[in-house]
Amino acid sequence: MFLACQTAVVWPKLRAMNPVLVVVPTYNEKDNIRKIAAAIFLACPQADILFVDDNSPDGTGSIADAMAAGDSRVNVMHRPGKQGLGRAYIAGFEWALGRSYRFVFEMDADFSHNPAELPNFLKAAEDSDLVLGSRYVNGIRIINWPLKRLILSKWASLYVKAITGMPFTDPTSGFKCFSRKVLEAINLAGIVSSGYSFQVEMTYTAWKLGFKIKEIPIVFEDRHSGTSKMSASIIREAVWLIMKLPLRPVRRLRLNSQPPVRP
Ligand SMILES: Nc1nc2c(ncn2[C@@H]2O[C@H](COP(=O)(O)OP(=O)(O)OP(=O)(O)O)[C@@H](O)[C@H]2O)c(=O)[nH]1
Ligand SMILES: [Mg+2]
Repeated sequence: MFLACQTAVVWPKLRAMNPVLVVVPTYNEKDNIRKIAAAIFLACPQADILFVDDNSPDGTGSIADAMAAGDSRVNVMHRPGKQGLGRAYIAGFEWALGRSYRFVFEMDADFSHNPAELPNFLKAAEDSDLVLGSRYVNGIRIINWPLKRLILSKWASLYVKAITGMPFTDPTSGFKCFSRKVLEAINLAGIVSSGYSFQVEMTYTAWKLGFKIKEIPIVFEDRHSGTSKMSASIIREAVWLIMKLPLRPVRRLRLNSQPPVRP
């Protein structure tokens, strides 16, 4: 942004508020973690990063600690064991809300999400509450995925749209930027997903609460190194959870029964 990625001279107040946090959940990402932090800071030097590590057996958490010791923009949350990406993000969001961040990103550590695109999100966030990175707006932009992964992803998008009615081209995308007010409004304790359905659950909740959501195009790439955590149980969880989402009363989505954002 413009807003947040540029110098303190232009936006002294926002700079002082340290407006941007990139939450990156990690599990066995030892070969990616240093590189992803460097790429984030290259794109957005004023951002902070929060790594949420679930006690990765490959030592990712220790590497993150070493980085945090040398750079005050790097923060690390350690959790005792693998509890799924959704749980890691919820913990990260709660951490962010305890601080002054205005924009909170979700981003993978494996370079599937290109940090160079962070400023595009921040620009879009100037007039939207939630910005979704879409692989499918105006075509398909995915590099190096096996055909079966692409088919699964496209099928999942159609399934989500059919069940929930959401109009987005890529409702399962995990590269997104929340404005603080969205995270403040959502009943985070009511978000139940562990795995990929988390992405749908959060976007659906923001959409039902009436927030302004914008999709921007992103290029998605298969992970640079390490192994995929996709599993049959993650897919099962997503199928069931998405089927039940429309049954969830809106009052359960909102924290503290605040009045609706939009009548
Ligand atoms: N803390 C934490 N992070 C996780 C967990 N599962 C996945 N992640 C991280 O979440 C991010 C997104 O994970 P995925 O993209 O699912 O993992 P993946 O294994 O790359 O799967 P695909 O890209 O879909 O093949 C990566 O940075 C992972 O390291 C988890 O249980 N706990
Ligand atoms: Mg990945």
